[in-house]
Amino acid sequence: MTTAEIHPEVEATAEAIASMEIRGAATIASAAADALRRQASQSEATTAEEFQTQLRAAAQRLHETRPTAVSLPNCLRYVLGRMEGETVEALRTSTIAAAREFSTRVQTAQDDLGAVGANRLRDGDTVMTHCHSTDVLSCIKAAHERGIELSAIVKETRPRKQGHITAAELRDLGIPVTLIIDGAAGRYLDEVDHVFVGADSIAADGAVINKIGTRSLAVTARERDTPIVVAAQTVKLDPATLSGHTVEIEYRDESEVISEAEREEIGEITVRNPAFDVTPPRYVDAIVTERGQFPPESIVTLMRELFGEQTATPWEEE
Ligand code: RI2
Repeated sequence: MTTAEIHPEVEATAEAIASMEIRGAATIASAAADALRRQASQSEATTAEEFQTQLRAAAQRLHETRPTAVSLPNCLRYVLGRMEGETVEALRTSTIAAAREFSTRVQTAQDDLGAVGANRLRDGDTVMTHCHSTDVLSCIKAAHERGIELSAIVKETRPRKQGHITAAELRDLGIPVTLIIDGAAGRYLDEVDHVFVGADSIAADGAVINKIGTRSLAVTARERDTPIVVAAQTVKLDPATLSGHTVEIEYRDESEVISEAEREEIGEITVRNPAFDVTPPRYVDAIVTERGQFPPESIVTLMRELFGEQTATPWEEE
């Protein structure tokens, strides 16, 4: 680990990502780009080498926060890969420009995929959601803005109940919301026209890594012939999976699942808290991106086109 100076705002962003105050794959990536921009603009490095070392250290600090959402390493790769120049000022200018460009791309991609996802929705449709995904919300919002009348069945999403964020945002749009516990999803799927979920990472075989509970929802929805749509901008595609790497699933603290008092009451047990699961491509009907809609099996073509075999880790020390 380098001892290079990390800007306090990079440290604050890293802590906020780790504690999930900043969360959601797209939001995490934009926050990381903003943090790198701040590191670049306020760096007091006197040599080009010192500046690069600082930026790499900042990226490494951001990278170690959460392991699953690939949007984070994709952001770091994008910005550090465009850090160019022989002088501090040249490096600063190119890094700031790349960070700004990345954030704009994420925002534009989200708007564009929203327009694609909205094409699937018809007047009177009911959508079921899991967790909280800004890419999913973008699809629903775009349809709503076209005057399409929708209603939503929102899964609570244990353990952190992020379904509550979705419920509040849909309600603010004026969409009727029914909140259910996760275990009730099967009971309500017959009333649902589409299941919309987000993604933290998408593997080369089209498998979708998303909030824990996505897989069982997809399996049950397939059994009922209810289409499962994944809304995910291309920054969620994981190029490392092209060369056989697997996506690491984050395990979070047991305190999200059980209180200390409850734990003591029960006695000696093991508690496990995986934050994500893997939904195989056979349960996914479509992946909606800013480049259009893809069957999961063909996402590998888009991945190759956009990323090649690029799996560089420029935040690691040379
Ligand atoms: P957007 C979230 O993970 C959820 O799993 C959600 O589906 C995914 O990120 C994508 O979110 P977490 O950070 O990028 O809440 O669509 O653990 O906002």
